[in-house]
Amino acid sequence: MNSKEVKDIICSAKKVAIFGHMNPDLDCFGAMFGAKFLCKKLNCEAHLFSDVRDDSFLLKIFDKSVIEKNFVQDDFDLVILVDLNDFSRIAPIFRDKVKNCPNILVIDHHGQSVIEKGCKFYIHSEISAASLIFVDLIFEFGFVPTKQVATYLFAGIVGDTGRFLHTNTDTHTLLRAVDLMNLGVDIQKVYDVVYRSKTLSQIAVQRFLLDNMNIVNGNLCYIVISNSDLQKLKASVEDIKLFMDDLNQIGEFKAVMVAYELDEKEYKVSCRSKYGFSVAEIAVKHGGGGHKMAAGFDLQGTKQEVMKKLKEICEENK
Ligand SMILES: [Mn+2]
Repeated sequence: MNSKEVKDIICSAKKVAIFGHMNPDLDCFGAMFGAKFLCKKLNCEAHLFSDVRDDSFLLKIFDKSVIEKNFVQDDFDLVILVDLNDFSRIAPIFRDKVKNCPNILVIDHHGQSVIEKGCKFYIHSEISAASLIFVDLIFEFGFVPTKQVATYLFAGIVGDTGRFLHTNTDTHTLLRAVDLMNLGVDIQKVYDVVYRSKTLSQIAVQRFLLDNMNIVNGNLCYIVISNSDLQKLKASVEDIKLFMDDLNQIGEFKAVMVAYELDEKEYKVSCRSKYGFSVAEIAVKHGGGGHKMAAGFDLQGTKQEVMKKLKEICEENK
């Protein structure tokens, strides 16, 4: 599908529901708010739905008042999914209702692993952030983001490139960052929220991660955090994600895998890598997906069982 078709689909809708992935991050929200702006400019009413926690740091950047949690399908004639391309990444509170919608447009930058029947796809896996896809669409259609929307889109790009650190940072990303900066993005506000506001309890999570590293062959690291560990630390999944990139800064490791318990005996494994080592292949092999240097998959079992499985995965890939 090309950008013209994206425009036609949005223009022919009256009321759009926009969703990102569960446990939203900066890029997810940047893309959702970018999608809302684009819809509005194309004369279409758009609503944002997310299961974001009320205490999420995202709400220090993004306008909380427009996020809805109660989705009634009948009201909408188009659903747009951003920063995800398979239904399993939709929050459980929305998933079944979204699946039943007849008109779904997916706009994403993840390599497509699942083709959901009946959906229309606009996928650009070479683009560093889903938010950047929306920057491109907004400019291509002749619109100019407001300062606030520019800040949202910029924050999304900062999130998925690790403030222009990760290998997905290319000239296109940097040039678009300049375009957004020229619209008055408050870069220090974004950086204050994202990089300069860790709490002492989040630092306790970091300490837990460092104290619980398991190292295989000197170059692969895995860490497992159960729900009860999280409760003892008074921490959320979001707190763990804050430190994934820090763990990946450790020079000895070509990959780091952190498993955290989302539901009883249901673990999500987040992976980061460097030096050209691909975690995408490991993730896909275990039913997940993602990018070469940042991917994820699910594992089931007790903490001990998940520890054992991750050890085996590391042994196979050392
Ligand atoms: Mn993304």
